[in-house]
Amino acid sequence: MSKTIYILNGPNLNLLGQRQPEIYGRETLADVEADCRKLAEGLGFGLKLFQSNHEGVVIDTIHEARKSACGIVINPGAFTHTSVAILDALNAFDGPVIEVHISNVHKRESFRHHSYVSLRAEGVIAGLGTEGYQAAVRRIAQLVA
Ligand code: CA2
Repeated sequence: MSKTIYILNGPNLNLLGQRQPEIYGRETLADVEADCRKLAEGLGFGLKLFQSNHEGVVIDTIHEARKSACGIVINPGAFTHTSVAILDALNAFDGPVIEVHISNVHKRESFRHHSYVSLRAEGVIAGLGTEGYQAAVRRIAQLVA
């Protein structure tokens, strides 16, 4: 079985660390990748971090993960609240899925309170800042052990 954890990020998360630090903090996605890779490797796992602004590309990467990943950490960005197609793709993945939101979506606008992805996820992390990604990697490692 693969020992690679996929971290998938949806639209606009390429801007992490460049805009709105009061909501999303100052770490970039490259910082998140470095922190999570160090953690994953210490736990005996490989890591692939991916970001796309395009729904179909996120779906294609979830399909790739069916063969190449033991678990998925996903921050679907705004697709969280809109995408049945991403939910369907995750439902075709056999391993554990942890949903991450950097901000506390429940403290924000009501349209951010509903998540299609939560219908599939083993766990949901919101409001821990970018540390949420590391918590999710730890949880995937536990679930596949
Ligand atoms: O809190 C989260 O992680 C979100 O998934 C982020 C999404 C938002 O639509 C969700 O409701 C909650 C937005 C990502 C935008 O990322 C940016 C990062 C830095 C600067 C601008 C946008």
